[in-house]
Amino acid sequence: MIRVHATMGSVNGYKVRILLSMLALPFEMVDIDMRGGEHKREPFLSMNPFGQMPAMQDGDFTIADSHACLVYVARKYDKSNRWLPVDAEGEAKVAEWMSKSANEVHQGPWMKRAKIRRPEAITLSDAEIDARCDHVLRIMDKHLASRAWLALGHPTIADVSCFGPISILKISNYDTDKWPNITRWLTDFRKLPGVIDIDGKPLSS
Ligand SMILES: N[C@@H](CCC(=O)N[C@@H](CS)C(=O)NCC(=O)O)C(=O)O
Repeated sequence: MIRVHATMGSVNGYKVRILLSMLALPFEMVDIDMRGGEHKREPFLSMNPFGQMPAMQDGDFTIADSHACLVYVARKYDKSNRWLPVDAEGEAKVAEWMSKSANEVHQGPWMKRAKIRRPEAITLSDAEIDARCDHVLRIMDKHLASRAWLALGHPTIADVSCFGPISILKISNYDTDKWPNITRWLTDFRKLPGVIDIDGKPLSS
């Protein structure tokens, strides 16, 4: 059984839960007491010495970092190779957007939610975070004006990764409705089979 070690509120953990759910893979959540600092102590540090969630175990194999987890799950369990293509161009396009997710999306949309959950840990002003969100979402909105999905002509783990933090912006007091192509992309992603919300409830019918 796959085990995902994270708090339910962890947006990076949410990305991994989305893909597992879309691939209909059974998994167990191991809830980490973030406020109690469980991710900064052993045994969590043995799974991720950076002390960040998520970490994942699949049998004897352990992997940390949401993007590494997404790559592992897609390569190991998606026999169609659609979520993570094997051709050089396709894989590189997915890596390009995974990288944007790990940096620009993390520094803006992810930070928006993090400041609400842990205001003591985030020193950036709301205005600075909103400006960062505007910056990355303006570029993504333009990118999505001429294509349905971020990296390729079909959804990939790049969409999964960016969907996590961007899909919950509205409940974090940032209105994504002002970006029409992002709004359409979010709507289309929510319709994909197996998609769940951050609480684990199914979104698609
Ligand atoms: N690059 C990492 C970032 C992980 C990350 O920032 N996780 C957050 C939760 S969503 C965390 O563990 N924060 C607590 C901390 O850094 O102390 C990933 O994609 O997994």
